Amino acid sequence: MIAELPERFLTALAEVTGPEHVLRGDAAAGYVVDWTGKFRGSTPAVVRPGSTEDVQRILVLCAEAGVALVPQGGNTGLVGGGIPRHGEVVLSLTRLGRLEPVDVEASQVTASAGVPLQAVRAAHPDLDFGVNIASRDTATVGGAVATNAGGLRVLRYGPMRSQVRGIEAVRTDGTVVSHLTGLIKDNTGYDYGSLLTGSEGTLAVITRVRLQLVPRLTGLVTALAGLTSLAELHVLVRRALVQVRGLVSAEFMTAEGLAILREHVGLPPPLPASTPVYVLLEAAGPGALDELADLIGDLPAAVADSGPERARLWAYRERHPEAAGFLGVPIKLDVSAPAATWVQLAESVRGAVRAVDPAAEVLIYGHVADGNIHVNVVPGTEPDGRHEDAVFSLVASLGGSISAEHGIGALKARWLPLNRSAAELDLFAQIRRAFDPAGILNPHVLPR
Ligand code: 2HG
Ligand code: ZN
Repeated sequence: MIAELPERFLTALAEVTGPEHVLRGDAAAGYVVDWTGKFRGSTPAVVRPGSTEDVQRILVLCAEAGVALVPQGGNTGLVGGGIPRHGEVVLSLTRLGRLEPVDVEASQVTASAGVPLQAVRAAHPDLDFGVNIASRDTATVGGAVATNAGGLRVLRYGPMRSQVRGIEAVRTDGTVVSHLTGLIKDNTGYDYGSLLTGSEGTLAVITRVRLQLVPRLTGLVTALAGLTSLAELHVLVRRALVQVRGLVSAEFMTAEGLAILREHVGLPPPLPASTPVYVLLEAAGPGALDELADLIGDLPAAVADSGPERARLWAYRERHPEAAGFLGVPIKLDVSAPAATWVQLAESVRGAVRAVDPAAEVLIYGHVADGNIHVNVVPGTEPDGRHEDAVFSLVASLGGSISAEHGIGALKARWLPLNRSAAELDLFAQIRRAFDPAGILNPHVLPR
């Protein structure tokens, strides 16, 4: 449903950004649907600010008029958190594209919200960015901070929250809060940058971020090995965490997902014979090759130490999110479990879904070392919440999280009490009111 906005309100928006940055109708189409096609919305206008000051003026206009907004970065999220599902105005931040010069002494850089993650990774020849996700060319700094993105190197560097050294954001009353000094030791009050990280666009609009960079790794070696079971995978990765000192990534996928991906995108088999489970390990440094070889022993494996060969192995994992989409519109669930129950979750999640929908297709893959499993479900029956119920109840019973890295968004709010107490949810609501008393920021994401 598109709420009618008065012409004078749209004119006021256009006076802030210039009329070419207020998009309507067909021009707005790409901003109202996510890439899986699961989340679709509608908007009276997409407004594209070009500066922090533009954001201030837009928020004041919206707060005064009581117009709800959905902040949006690269629109690569998977839980509908950036989609105007209730006719909100879309605040697209991709024009905030300034990447400031790297502060080499501090190994830090300040980036505006719309800078793609890949640009941060490429900002300096000797420095890299700790967060690497497959959507890095499109995903933006602001969106990745707002969702506390995780990705492929969390075991080494932590998620987005661990990289944030300072933040600038605009509140809905138009005030700018900014603390971008980047000091590692700085106990001068509340760390609101950490609070905004993972806040899913509900507290304030992030406009600039001070990010920690890390030494660029050299001598990277990637290995893809075949395994007989998820239990064997878990044991191998626990050993890798201890024995492979330069370990950077430990990812997994299964034969089912790989077969669908290969059939549709034409990738050759990674190993001469198919195995039920695959692990992809990456390590850096002088001992990487020997340590990986010791770990893998005589398992069937492919090993690569050059850029193109490593990219060839990574394609099996990085393209995995596409696989379920070839079967239908997937429900993408993103869960984690403690190490002690991880195997139980991985082994039983398909059965839990099939118990409520015998015709459902279920693909699992993800980041083993962090306990994070991506459960992609292509329903065989009308999606009515039963698939989420089945997976999330299982996860909660095993002490896990219903959102490991993608956030709560529009998809999971009703299941949040499985993980969070009434006292916590009440605190969330009070924090939200303190930041956004007008209640206009992403009102349908996270419980109010
Ligand atoms: C990944 O790890 C992403 O590939 C996407 O978090 C997962 O599409 C998904 O379910
Ligand atoms: Zn992931």
